[in-house]
Amino acid sequence: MKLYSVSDGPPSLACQQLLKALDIEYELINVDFGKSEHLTNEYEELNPQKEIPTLIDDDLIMGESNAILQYLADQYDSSGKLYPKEPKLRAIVNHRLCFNLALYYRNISEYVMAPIYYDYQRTPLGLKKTKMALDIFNTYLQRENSTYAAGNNLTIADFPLVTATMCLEAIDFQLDSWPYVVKWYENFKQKHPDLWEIAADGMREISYFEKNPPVSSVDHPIHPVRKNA
Ligand SMILES: N[C@@H](CCC(=O)N[C@@H](CS)C(=O)NCC(=O)O)C(=O)O
Repeated sequence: MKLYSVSDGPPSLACQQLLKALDIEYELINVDFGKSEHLTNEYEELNPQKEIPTLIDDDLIMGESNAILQYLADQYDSSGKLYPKEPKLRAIVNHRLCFNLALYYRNISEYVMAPIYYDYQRTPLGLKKTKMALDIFNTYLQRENSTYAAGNNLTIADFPLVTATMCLEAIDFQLDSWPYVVKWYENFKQKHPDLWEIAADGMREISYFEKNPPVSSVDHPIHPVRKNA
C-alpha cells in the first residue's frame, strides 16, 4: 500500500492517523507541495483532482481523504469500531465527515491555510465563517454530550476534525469560546498521543510557514502564488 501525502496537509495527516491506528505497514510518499509536485502530469495520472492525499492499494487508486478513511476502515478494521456498521452510528460518522469536508475544514482551510500557502489575506468574512464552523461543531458535541466527534468511541470522524482544528492551534487561534471543542480536542491529544503526534508534526510546519510565508516560482492553475517574501 502507498499513501501520497503532504507533511502539513490535514487530509493527508488524517489518513496517516488511521493507518497508524490500524497498524498498517505502508509506503509513505511525501509530495512536495512547495515544488508543486502534485501538479505534474505523473501525479495527475494518479489523481486527476491534483490534490493530496492519494491512496494506492493494489488496483485501487483514489484521492478524497474521506473515501480513503472509509475504505481503509471497512477493509482493515477488524474491531469494527472505527467505522461502525450499525446504520445509525455509521450515519453520525458519515455526517461528521461530510460536515468537516463541506463546512468545518473548508472554512478553516480558507481562513488559515490559503493565506499561508497562497497570496490571499485573512478577511473578516473568513473569520466569521471559521467562528460559525466552530459554533456548529461545539453544538454537535454539546448536544450529543460525547467524548468523541461521533459518539463515545474513537472513529474515523475524529481524524479529519482533529487535523482541521490543529490548523487553528498552528496560528494561535484562541479556542476558549468553544469549550466542547476544546474538551474533545484535548481529550484526543491525551488519549491518543501517538496519533496526535502525527498532527503535531504538521502543526509545527504550519506554524513555521505562518511566520515565514513561503514563496513559489511555480504558477498555480487557480491560486495566486507569493512571488516575494
Ligand atoms: N477533498 C480533498 C482535499 C485535499 C486537499 O485539499 N489537499 C490539499 C493539500 S492539504 C491540496 O492538494 N491542494 C491542492 C492545491 O492547493 O493545489 C481531500 O479531502 O482529500
